[in-house]
Amino acid sequence: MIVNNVELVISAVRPDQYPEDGLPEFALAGRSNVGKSSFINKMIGRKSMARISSKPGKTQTLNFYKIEEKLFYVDVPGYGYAKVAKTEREAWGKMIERYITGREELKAVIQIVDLRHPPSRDDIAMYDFMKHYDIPCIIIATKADKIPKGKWDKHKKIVRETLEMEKGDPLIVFSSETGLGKDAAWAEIEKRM
Ligand SMILES: Nc1nc2c(ncn2[C@@H]2O[C@H](COP(=O)(O)OP(=O)(O)OP(=O)(O)O)[C@@H](O)[C@H]2O)c(=O)[nH]1
Ligand SMILES: [Mg+2]
Repeated sequence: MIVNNVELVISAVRPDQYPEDGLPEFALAGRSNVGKSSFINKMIGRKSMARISSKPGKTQTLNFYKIEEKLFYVDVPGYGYAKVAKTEREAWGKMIERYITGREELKAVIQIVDLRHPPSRDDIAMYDFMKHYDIPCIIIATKADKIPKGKWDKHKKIVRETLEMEKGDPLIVFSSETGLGKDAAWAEIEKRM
């Protein structure tokens, strides 16, 4: 998709704040600092539309980015950031769970993992959670630019096996630095709109 128009419509914390356009939505899930916001920026061809930081925990609300009046990317706070207070973490958990399990417009969750490392326990829990609620998912293994190309297949296999991914679920090797995987990711998204 060629993207010219992007608008941050709302940073929501409650369902009554979600947009009412009825457009298909694609939510990003993944460990804090894994590259969710960078993924959105690369997909829409903007450098810093979705906020990125060297500090984990930057994204704290559900940020709805409207793309071309056709779909929303929903940037979601990352999980597994230890330095966040327990009460705050629970509030995030509830906010995310309520959105993911109760949102009709949600067409798929885009789960981002780090290609360099085996998925964490939190990554596995997230994937299992989506399977439990029958939410379609697209797995993106990002930061591919940080390991040699010759190792991609091996790392891909580790991701598939560690998550015990269902055969039909796509796994796309990606880099927000180089744009690798961008077309493949758009193809999977457009299929589900
Ligand atoms: N080399 C490389 N760096 C990346 C890539 N994707 C993200 N990064 C870097 O990883 C860091 C975190 O990226 P973010 O996109 O802010 O991560 P996030 O998942 O949105 O983080 P939270 O909002 O805190 O949950 C930043 O320093 C990015 O520049 C990638 O594909 N390659
Ligand atoms: Mg972010």
